[in-house]
Amino acid sequence: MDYKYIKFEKNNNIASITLNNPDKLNSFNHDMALELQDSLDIAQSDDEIRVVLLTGEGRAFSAGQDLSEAISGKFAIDDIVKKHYNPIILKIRQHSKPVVAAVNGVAAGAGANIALACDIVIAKGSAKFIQAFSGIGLIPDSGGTYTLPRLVGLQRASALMLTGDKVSAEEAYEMGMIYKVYPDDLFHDEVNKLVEKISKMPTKAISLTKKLLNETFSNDLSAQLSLEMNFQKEASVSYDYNEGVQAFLEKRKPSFKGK
Ligand code: T3D
Repeated sequence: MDYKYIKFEKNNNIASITLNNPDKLNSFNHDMALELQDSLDIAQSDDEIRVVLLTGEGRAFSAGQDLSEAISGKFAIDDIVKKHYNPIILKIRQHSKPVVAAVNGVAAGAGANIALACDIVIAKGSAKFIQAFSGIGLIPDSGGTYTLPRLVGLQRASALMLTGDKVSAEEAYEMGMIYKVYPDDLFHDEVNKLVEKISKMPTKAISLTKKLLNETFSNDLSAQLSLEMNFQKEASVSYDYNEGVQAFLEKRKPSFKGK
């Protein structure tokens, strides 16, 4: 598929997906939403890819739905949610590779909630997170009402969603919404360091860990313990488990293959 609004690159086991509609702050139109879905599928089916990086071109991560398209009447609003955003969120959460959001600038509306659905969210110091929906008379979608309360607690999620207040990257970090924030001039290097590190990790175990975390808020303790037991068994027959233990015993760095 030839992409118009996404840049997709594959380098050294890393798939980099860049939202690329900078004049409109990478807001999502129909084509961009489908292109993002397609690129996530490609990263899923390519065994060489061991981590996915999602970021934005220019000064924004994404300003959410392209509002000019939304009011054009071309697409019904429930179709936009059902066919654009819901599949994106499910593809990120069900992806067997870790998905890292590198929030390079403002992330608003669906743009914020797509970032927050990722496994690790890191942000540039100047980035901002905005639950912009209430500002235009909509409800938070793209899994926001599921994800945000689990990240920051019900009270903060309520306040952010009802007011639509802007949250700086530093505030987002302090309230546990994101993993780390870096000064603007260090951001690019830190993003690369992180994804390179993850691309060399035992991908099978990472994938099983992600599945466990997906279940943690719906399972009770015994169900989660039982899932851990099953997945540990699965991890223990991987090449990388054997390599990890051998490397430890031989006092050398492991060389994981993601198998
Ligand atoms: O169908 C549905 O709507 C259902 C789906 C909903 C999901 C959602 O995401 S709803 C939430 C939609 N997003 C927003 O409400 C955010 C709108 N944008 C803003 O509030 C501001 O742009 C920002 C706070 C994100 C950034 O402000 P600022 O001052 O840095 O930039 P700006 O000047 O507002 O924007 C720069 C350009 O991008 C500007 O175009 P221009 O004037 O230079 O030609 C602006 O119109 C355009 N732009 C920004 N956001 C959007 C957009 N164009 C279309 N849609 C956008 N969301």
